[in-house]
Amino acid sequence: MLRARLSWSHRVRGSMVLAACGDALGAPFEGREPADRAEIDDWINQSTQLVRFTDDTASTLVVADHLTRRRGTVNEDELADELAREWARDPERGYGHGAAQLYAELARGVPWRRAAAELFDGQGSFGNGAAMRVAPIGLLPGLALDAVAGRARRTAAVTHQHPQAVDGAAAQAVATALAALSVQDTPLDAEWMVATLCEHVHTAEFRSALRRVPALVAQGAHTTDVAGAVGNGVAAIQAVPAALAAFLRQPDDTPAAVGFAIGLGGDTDTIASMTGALCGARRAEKDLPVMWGLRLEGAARVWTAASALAELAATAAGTRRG
Ligand code: AR6
Ligand code: MG
Repeated sequence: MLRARLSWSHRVRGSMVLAACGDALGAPFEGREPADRAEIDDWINQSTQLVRFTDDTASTLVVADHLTRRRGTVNEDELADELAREWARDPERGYGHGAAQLYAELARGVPWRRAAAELFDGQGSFGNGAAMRVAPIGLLPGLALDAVAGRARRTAAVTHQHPQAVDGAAAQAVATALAALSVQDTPLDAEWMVATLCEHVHTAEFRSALRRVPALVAQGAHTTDVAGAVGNGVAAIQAVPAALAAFLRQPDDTPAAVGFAIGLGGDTDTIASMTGALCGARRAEKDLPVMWGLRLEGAARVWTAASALAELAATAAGTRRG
């Protein structure tokens, strides 16, 4: 059977829109124990209720607009300013405490390097807030994986200086690029994907967390097992492997993968958003359930930002086509 080839532009839009849907659909379950699948299936597949995106999507849109405007390059000073302005414009989106404190300091004129380094008694944040917004970097056309990881690290550092948070951003961006390079409906080798991600993370702790994923995928582990093995919390070292596991268990069934991610409990909006980003990068818009798009508050804004980023792919002498 001939498989339709997906253009890179379609993958960009699919990834960004599904990331936003995962965020908004996952948000009502945030902070809960691993939830009942029937309740989640009903919520994501039957309900027609509008859903509101959170800081994950707000921040991802900032990164996407930044990259579109700068044709794929990153300027940390400008990005810090843009993220802080987005927070100030609309602070009630569920930002983490550290993130809100940081943006308030940036708004007062404190340089991002100092403010980000001073968070959490000088450790920097290990939260998943840098990883949750990084998909647009993995979606840049024609970028080698080293460059994807490097740019992701630079965008992370403006808010998250803990090495595990920076690793989380590098891993999630490279995972998005690998998903966008993959061919839908053909097996995706979890061992290979994790080994590739491990080449782009710097801490032994993060590598070890990622290496738990392939066995969970091979076993078809349930939500409680995945949450027990890698965690489901706001730390990047938990949420990034959790999202990867949700994606790799069912990489060609987006509603099932996003539902699984929400079922993990804990930081459901962010884990489901990162899972949605991976699913959309692999399968493009065709896997977006119509009702998800209709239920998503601000869908037109997401679509506009995604389409502008996708234009980079359409105009680039893109070498990466899947
Ligand atoms: N030491 C102790 N606790 C920490 C540390 C640390 N070094 N770093 C982070 N935390 P934050 P984010 C804890 O505020 O990463 C939202 O729901 C601390 O409890 O930097 O941007 C988003 O949607 C802190 O409040 O925010 C994401 O899902 C929390 O981790 C999630 O929060 C988050 O770190 C992370 O967002
Ligand atoms: Mg979140």
